Amino acid sequence: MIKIYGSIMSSAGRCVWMAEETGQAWENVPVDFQKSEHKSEEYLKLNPNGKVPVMVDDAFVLWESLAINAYLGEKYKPEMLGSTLEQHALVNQWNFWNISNLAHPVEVLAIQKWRKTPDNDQTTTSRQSLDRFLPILENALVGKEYLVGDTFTTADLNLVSNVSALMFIGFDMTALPNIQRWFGTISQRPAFQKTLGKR
Ligand SMILES: N[C@@H](CCC(=O)N[C@@H](CS)C(=O)NCC(=O)O)C(=O)O
Repeated sequence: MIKIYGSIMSSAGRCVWMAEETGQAWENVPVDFQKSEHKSEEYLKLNPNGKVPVMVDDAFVLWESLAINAYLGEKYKPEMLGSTLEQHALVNQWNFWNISNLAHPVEVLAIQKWRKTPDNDQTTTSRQSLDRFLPILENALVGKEYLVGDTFTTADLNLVSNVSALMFIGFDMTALPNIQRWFGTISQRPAFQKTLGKR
């Protein structure tokens, strides 16, 4: 049984979605931030960073959401990693690009959105990063249903999870029609609807 610790509102959401895509049985284990469960001695044994997600697959423990999704893909759904060496490399390229350039500003914006007194400097810096990097994704999607090849890969899933968070906080996507179209198609997937789509 695959266990994913952390709310689907957090980075854990993309791993819960990926677990559902594999067709395997999975469980989403809540981690209550209000009670600092992610800093408890027991939790830190699973993820010493004190962050979500962490995955436990039988006895195997793994943290970092994109590493978890790569593992789940390799073990249960290899076609989601690209079907040639080059496609595999491109999937990696987009996943590394995502974690280097997109995931952090998206997370910061989402946190600031719900704060009573948002940090305007952090919001501005995150928006500047997104203004710089989202057009690169927008251009890569011109005339394409999926980012790499003709099939759905973890590059799509991991990036759509961030775009989904942006949509959720009402980020203005009007200048990004290809991203909107791509998101519109992928968010119809049953596994998305059953997980992130329930937010
Ligand atoms: N790069 C990590 C980021 C994990 C992360 O920052 N998780 C946030 C929630 S989205 C968290 O647990 N924050 C609590 C904390 O930093 O104390 C991943 O993708 O798994």
